[in-house]
Parts: sequence; structure tokens; C-alpha cells
Amino acid sequence: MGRRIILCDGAELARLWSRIGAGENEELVWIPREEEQRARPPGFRILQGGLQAEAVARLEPREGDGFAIVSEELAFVRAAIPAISKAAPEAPILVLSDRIRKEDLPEHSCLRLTGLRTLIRDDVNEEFDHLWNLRRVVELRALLGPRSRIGILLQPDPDPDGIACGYALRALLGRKASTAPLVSFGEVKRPENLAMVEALGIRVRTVTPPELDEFDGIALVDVQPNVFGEEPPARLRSVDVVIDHHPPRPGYDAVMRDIRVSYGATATILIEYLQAAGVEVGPKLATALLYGIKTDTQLLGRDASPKDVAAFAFVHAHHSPALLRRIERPALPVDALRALGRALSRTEVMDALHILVLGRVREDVIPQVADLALQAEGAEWAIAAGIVGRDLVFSVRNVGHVRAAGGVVRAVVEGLGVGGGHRSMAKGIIPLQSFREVYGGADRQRIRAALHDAFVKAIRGEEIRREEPLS
Ligand SMILES: [Mn+2]
Repeated sequence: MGRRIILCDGAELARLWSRIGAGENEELVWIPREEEQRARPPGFRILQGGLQAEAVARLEPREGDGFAIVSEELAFVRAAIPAISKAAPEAPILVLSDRIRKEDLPEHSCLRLTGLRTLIRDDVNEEFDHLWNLRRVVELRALLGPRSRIGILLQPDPDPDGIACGYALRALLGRKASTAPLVSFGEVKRPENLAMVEALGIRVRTVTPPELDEFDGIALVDVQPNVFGEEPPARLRSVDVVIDHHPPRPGYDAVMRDIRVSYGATATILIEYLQAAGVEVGPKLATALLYGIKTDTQLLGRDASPKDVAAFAFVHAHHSPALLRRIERPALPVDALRALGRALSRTEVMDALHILVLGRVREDVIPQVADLALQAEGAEWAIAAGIVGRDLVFSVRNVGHVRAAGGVVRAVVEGLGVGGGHRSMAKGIIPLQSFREVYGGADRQRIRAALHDAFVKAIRGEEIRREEPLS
């Protein structure tokens, strides 16, 4: 890169730029107005007699140099652009002006227009955002700092966003698990969430409502008291802290409440707190928060805001890819690989459907096999099924431009079990007993045939008729 040549129109803008100071490789030039007799601002060269091509030539522009025109006067900018083009035909031009519109400027092959005041304004706004977040952190610490035991309450069967937020709140308070445990009324159950707490070594303790009495401080993250029923446990009717991104609900008191509905994940709020407070974010915490945003927003798609994108970028720079891989791709047990081998040996894609039936497996294997199954040539839908406990569990993936997976799975399990999901991924559970009653057995061939038939119909939007009446 060559020099940046900054051309300031008049003493006022030159003095403003001299306050900003010359950046590296930056040459400051003042073009005085006719009536201006004031002393040259420090660090500036003067181009007397206006901005003509000959004057620009005196700056001896070289290849690689770029120009900035700092002016609020359209006439000045309109004259400056051709003058620069004549003296330095290849030089790119940045116009810094808040009053000029691009369509009023002469043609130029490499020109960018931005506002000088808006640049500063954006930075000021961002700094105030940091300041409000810092105020929240100061408030949080003043409130919870003196408490001896703080219960950080997550929703039942906590999801990655909730777990990451609890972990971040504890870091923000400078606490350990012993004085600020993560607690929940229901254990972590979903296999992908279990993989997260295992990989990160985070413990979520299951408690009963009366057990909350052992805490002299209660903070809820990614949840509000009323999700624990119309009549929340007495201890939750008045809590210390609620940090959440779900719509605000009445029916409880909180000393500090920070609810930001426009955010795709509560993790984004906690990341802003950590940034504002200057807390060092290590790879484990960064990975947890990144995974929290990723799952809540489906990788910044659904419901993500620019704040989520910025927070994601921040934690991305600090996270551990190896740790993230361990969460997203938990180790496959050898017997699961053998079951997969058997399923693959006779696999086929029919009606754009690829179904792999694994037999009895650990639950977290099933979604991983569904991801793999979608890679089969010609497959628009992938279904991986396995037997877990007394249930037939199946994970569904699709290529995205077809019917929404959640709706299809709901149609498939209708009257038999439970299921649902999103546009491109879904999960269904059918008790084996119900499956046997309807289909006469639950061997692999029957499971495969039944799923194939049900999915083809559900994808076409047809009614699924089953021969046996449901008991
Ligand atoms: Mn959330």
C-alpha cells in the first residue's frame, strides 16, 4: 500500500483531522478557503490556490497512493475528483462527507463515499453500548458479590445456550462451582447437550424447588420463572437476576432484569458483558458460548441479529475447534460403527429417501448417522433410526429445499409417538410397543419399510393409513 493523502477542505476540517492525528503513511493536506488567513494546522501541507490538477501533481502521487477528500461542499468535491483523476489516473478516492450523495458525484472507477460524522457516531454509539453493558455488570456484581451461595438456575433439560450462559455468569462473578453451581429442575437429557457438558466438564445439578432454599442468591439465565408453571415455586416469585432473550412475562419480581428479545441467543448478552468488563474469555468458555449461539440461531440463520453475529465473531476468535468438534461429533462406539457397517452394506436410496436402521444403539449415534446418510448421492431426505431403551428413535435431515422436516416428522408419528424439529432437521420417538402393535413387529426390515412408506406419504402430504387400528 502506498500513502494515504488526506485532502481537507478548509481550516475547520483540517483542524478536526489534526485532532484525529496522522495515521501511518498518511499525508495531511490543507486546502485553505479564500477568506482563511489562519495559521496552518500542525502536521499539514498547504495547497494554495484551490485544488487543481497541477496542485495535486505537486504532491507527487505515486502508484499505490490513495486519496481522501474531506469536505461538506459539493462544488469542492466535484472539482477535486477530476483534478485527482487527471494527476493520478489510477488512484482510488475515498470521499468523507455527511452531506453529499453518491449520485451527485462525477463518474470514477474506484470511489467510495462515507460520512465522517457517521463514522465517529457509530463508534460513540458502540462505546455507549459497552458502557450500558458495563453498568449491568457493575450492578450484577454489587448485587450478587456479597452472597455466599448463588444458584444459577437453567431451564429443565438445559440447552447449550442456557448452559453456556450459566457458565459465563459464573466467570463474570469470579465464582467457582462450589459457591455458584448451575442448577436445573430437570437433568440434561438430550444427547447433544450431554456431549457439551461432558466435553467442557460443566456440571449441572438437578434440584427440587425446596432445595433452592440453600441459596441466598438466585439468578436465572435463558429462562424466566413463569416457565416453571403458572404458579412458580415460591422461591422463584422474587429472584435476584433474570437474563433472557425470550419475551418478557409477568408474574415475578427480579431485582435486576435484562431481557433482550431481539437477540437470537442469551449467550450474546453474556458475551457483551464479558467484553465490557474486560474479562478474559478462555477457549472453554468461548467454545461453550459459540455453541450456544450456534444452536439457538442455527448458525446465525434463524432469529439472529447483528449483535449475535458480532458476539459470534468475538468468541470464534477465542474458541477451541478441537473442543467444538468433540461436542458436535461425539466419539462413536465401536459397536455402533459395526451396526452402521451392516446398515450400509445393503443400503439404497429410494424415492430420494435414504434410510439407515441401526438396531440398538446409544442415542447420540443416531443424529450423527443421519448427517452422514444425507451425503448419499440422490438423497434429499435421510433418516437414521435406532432402538434406545423401549423406543424407536429416529433423526431426520433434508437438503433444505423440500418440505420442512419438523412437519413431516409430526405427520409420521401422529397417533404413535412424539416428534418435531425445524426446517432441515427433526427427531421422532415411537414407543416400540406401539410400533409393534401397528406394524406387527419391530425388526429392521419392518422398521425400514414402515418408515419409508410413512415418509413418502408425509412428504407428499398424503394421509398415512395404518392397517391395524390403534388401541
Ligand atoms: Mn436461548
